[in-house]
Amino acid sequence: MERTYLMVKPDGVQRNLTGEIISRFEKKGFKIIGLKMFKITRELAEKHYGEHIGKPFFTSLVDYITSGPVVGIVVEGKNVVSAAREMMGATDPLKAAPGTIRSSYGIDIGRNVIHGSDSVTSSAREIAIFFKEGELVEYSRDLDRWIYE
Ligand code: D4T
Repeated sequence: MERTYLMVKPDGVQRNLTGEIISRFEKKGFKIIGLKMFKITRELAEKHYGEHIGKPFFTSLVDYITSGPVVGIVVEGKNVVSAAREMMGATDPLKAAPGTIRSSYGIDIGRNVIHGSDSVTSSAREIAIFFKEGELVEYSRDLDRWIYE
């Protein structure tokens, strides 16, 4: 089973979309094993978005992601990294496929509501940035036999 790091960004929290977004992953059948609300410091934001340092949108990206509380979610399931990216849709909400989270709830690329790791390697790195070991919860679910064959 893979794990991925999802995050309702400050616009998603302010717009009361947190429950809606979590609900999509729950209803899909993925298992939430970590969940918390917090504010990202500039230091953490620069670490998380390190690959974008120097790009024209970097400063506004850090301003935005540190502008209010976020909700970090660690989700576990079969192929969850790519499945979650599919559920989120393209980075630019106006280019995201209909029905995806970003298409349903966003318009501007700099207000795209949710983050999700883009690979298994990134997910491990991001989970380690935002969650401490003891904050992830391992448990079994009876309903897994109705989700996985
Ligand atoms: P994140 O990392 O936030 O889930 O987004 P993506 O993985 O889908 O996209 P990304 O890393 O390429 O971009 C990170 C973040 O920067 C914002 N952004 C991006 C922006 O404001 N302007 C831009 O031109 C680009 C490419 C949106 C997401």
